[in-house]
Amino acid sequence: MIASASVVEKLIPNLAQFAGNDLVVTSPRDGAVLATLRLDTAAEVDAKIAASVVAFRAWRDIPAPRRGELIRQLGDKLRAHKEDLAQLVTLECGKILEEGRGEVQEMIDICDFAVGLSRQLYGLTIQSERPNHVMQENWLPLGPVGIISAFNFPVAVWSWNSALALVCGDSCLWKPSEKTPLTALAVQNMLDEVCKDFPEAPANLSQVILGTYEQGNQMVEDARVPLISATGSSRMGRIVGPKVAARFGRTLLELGGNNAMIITPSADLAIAIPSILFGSVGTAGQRCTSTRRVLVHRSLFDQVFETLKKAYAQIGESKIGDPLSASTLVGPLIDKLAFDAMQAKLAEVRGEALEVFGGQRVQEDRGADAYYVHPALVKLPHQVEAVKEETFAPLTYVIPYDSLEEALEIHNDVPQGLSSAVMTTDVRDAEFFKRYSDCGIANVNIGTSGAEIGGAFGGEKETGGGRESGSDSWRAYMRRQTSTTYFGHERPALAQGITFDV
Ligand code: UN1
Repeated sequence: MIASASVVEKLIPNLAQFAGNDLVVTSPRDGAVLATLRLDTAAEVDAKIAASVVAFRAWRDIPAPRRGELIRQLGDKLRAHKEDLAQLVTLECGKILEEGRGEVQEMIDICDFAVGLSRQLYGLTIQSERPNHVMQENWLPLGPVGIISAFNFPVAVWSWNSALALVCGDSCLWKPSEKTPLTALAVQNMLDEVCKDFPEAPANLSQVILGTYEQGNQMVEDARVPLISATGSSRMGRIVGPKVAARFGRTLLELGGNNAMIITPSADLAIAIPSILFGSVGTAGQRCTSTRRVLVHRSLFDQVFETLKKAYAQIGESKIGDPLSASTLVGPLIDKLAFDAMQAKLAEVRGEALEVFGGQRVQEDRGADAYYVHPALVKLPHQVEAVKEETFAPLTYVIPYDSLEEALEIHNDVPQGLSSAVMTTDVRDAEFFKRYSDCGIANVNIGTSGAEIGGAFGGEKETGGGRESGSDSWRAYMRRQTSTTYFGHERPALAQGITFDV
């Protein structure tokens, strides 16, 4: 157990600098006030963007492997502070400590990835159709990157963006969720410390913008920020996307999910059930990759539902509670709004459900402003309209199907397209699923959540289309330049065989 104030003071010794009366930061654990902050004014946001442009102009000229060295040192700093930062993550967003540690590990992993990447920002050479010409592709730094992060992964998703953006030669502006600004200030302090002893790092290479919708919106509308990478709801993306497009900026959108797992007749249930549990109730259902729907072959429908019910009952007995306690599996919801949204959705589906298990607030009093719930399972006769909206809470629908073709129809019949999974021991079913799942992530015998950083992360449709983290996601943070060079002595030929003799 920690004294909450101590980890805040330890990681943000300069907290007084940010103190004010604009924003009360509370812990979802017990509603305790962690800090009261002052938000950036419009003039301050403007100045930070201007400073980010200046920082970019210096940073882009530092060799990429040196930029990678900065990220290597950030990774070391994170290693040294892993436990403290994990506790702060838990305190501020309510995820259990084990998952807080996982979140910091994810930051360390992407730092390692980015260090290697800093020597691998490869472009192509292309065969020219003309004699004595060479063509090549250059990848060049883009500019200040505006990062809008969500409360549920308050620091890992920032690191996916910033570790790559920084090795790519960009500067960063970070508008964290107003629900989790302290973890952002803590991480910013770590990066500042690394930069302090790194002569090539310009001032203001990475800055935090403290704010709500307003400050985020200012960054979104500012043409000096060529890329906005935003994580949050599809509703938010629907506002951000067109605004950035209107000024011909780029977006990298990581929005809502409605992730399903398909249980085929050949599924190994000893593998499937734990995967459903981690995906559905892990992080109290507050991951964009959380399992929202379990599509079960009719031959297993009742059996899977009953097995899940038993597991949920066990969780309900002793595993819901203080996220800092080692025996807890399900911590609190982020706030009352999340609790109300879950209750509203349960009320909406109840009439159509065959059975509803769980969903009620945990009675034991942990404070009026802490919202702990029993994860909910909803058994449906078929997929209903209410399911198509993402509810950011531990609320999972169990739905039957008869053929795999039908399962994929049901699977794809939602507006979102982030993550998906199939449980099967039949290779034909696995390949059919991968071919026809319309999601950015399609797993086999693995749950929908908990992706590694090495792959590109993101999804289709209302999930926004962006790809972050591994694979070649780095390209989003650079601009591509095609360059043709003529090295002959004669008058050069024109492409497409055109003659133009004067
Ligand atoms: C998110 O919920 O926004 O795949 C990100 C996962 C994590 C990242 C989730 N690695 O569940």
